Amino acid sequence: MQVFWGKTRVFGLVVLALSLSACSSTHSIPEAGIGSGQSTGIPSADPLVNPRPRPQRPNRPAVTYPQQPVIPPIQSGTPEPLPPQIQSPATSGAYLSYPALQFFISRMHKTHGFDARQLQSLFANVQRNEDILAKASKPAEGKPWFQYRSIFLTEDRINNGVGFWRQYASAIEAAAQQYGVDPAYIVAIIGVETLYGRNTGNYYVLQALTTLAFDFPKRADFYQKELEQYLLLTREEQVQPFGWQGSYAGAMGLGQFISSSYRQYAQDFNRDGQRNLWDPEDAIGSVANYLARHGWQSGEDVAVPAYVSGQAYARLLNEKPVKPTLGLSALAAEGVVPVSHIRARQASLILLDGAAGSEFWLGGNNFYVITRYNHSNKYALAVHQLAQAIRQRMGR
Ligand SMILES: [Ca+2]
Repeated sequence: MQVFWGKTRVFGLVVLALSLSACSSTHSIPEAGIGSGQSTGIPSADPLVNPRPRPQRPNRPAVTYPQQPVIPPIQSGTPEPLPPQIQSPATSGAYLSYPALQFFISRMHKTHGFDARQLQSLFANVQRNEDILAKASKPAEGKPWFQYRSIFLTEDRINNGVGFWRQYASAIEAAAQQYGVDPAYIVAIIGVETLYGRNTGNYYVLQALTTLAFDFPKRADFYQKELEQYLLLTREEQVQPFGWQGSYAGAMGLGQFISSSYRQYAQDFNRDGQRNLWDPEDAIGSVANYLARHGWQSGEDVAVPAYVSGQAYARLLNEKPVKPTLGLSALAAEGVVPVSHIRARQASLILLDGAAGSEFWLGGNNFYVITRYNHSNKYALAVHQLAQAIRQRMGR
């Protein structure tokens, strides 16, 4: 069995200490200042707090922790306490009382060899966050296109995209070349996701994923899988489970990778020995890798506006992004033609609600690839338009 986050016995004592302190907690974990590392009250020599040291990059987020009681010293021969038996209703946010969490812990133990008592201890310290639930219920993708677009197509985001591109030009050009993707789209994705690293999120990823996995029934399956991936990821990367912060949905770093994507697509692009998506160079390489692995076609266009005529086009429309299957001549037969030439073997028709009414677009394979990043036509078109605006301002 693999040992995870230090010694089992230390965690057993944390359970005891935390169960004593649980009454005083609020819904949200107090957010220690990033980089402070001062307020945990835990002796710094404790292996629980300081895992195997790793080289620090300046942009890697400092490990922060929720307020925890001081862990009492271990007495040799002390029996390990049993997990706390909390008898509260299963909607209280006291996650240890949730049958679904207990099933999850059991599965993590059986499938991945996690120590069930360590996980009991860990989740005793996770509290539901109402803010996360409120945000998950109202994603930006629910807005009409003309409102959604105005969030991302701003002077600030275009200008900062130019600045980011210039600052990290060598990494961006290297990633574009190595992975065969358009550099403007690497920049634009990072711009849409986090404003080039300014907004990488300050929710504990563990808290976000736990809250959504067990208190957001609509997408519980998805978030339970991501929580599983997060525990695997932090074990692999030798990071404490409370060590990383991200979006309300548990997305991390400049490119806002969810845990499964982090495990599968993140790259140590600057080869400093760690995959650190808060490091712009690693994020750039990782976004490029993600696009390439999802089938980016070098030299093809992403999208162009389209004209439609007749009624046949209506049957080509889809609510969700679909992989393009029709060539330009087949589209023309349905009354759909691009406003200007589009370099793409196939394209799909997209209808969005613009400021001046319906907007029709043809999206090629690369448009679809961008929707693999976020399953939304609005998202992909915002990335496309931001990429074009930044490129134009770069004079390229
Ligand atoms: Ca790295």
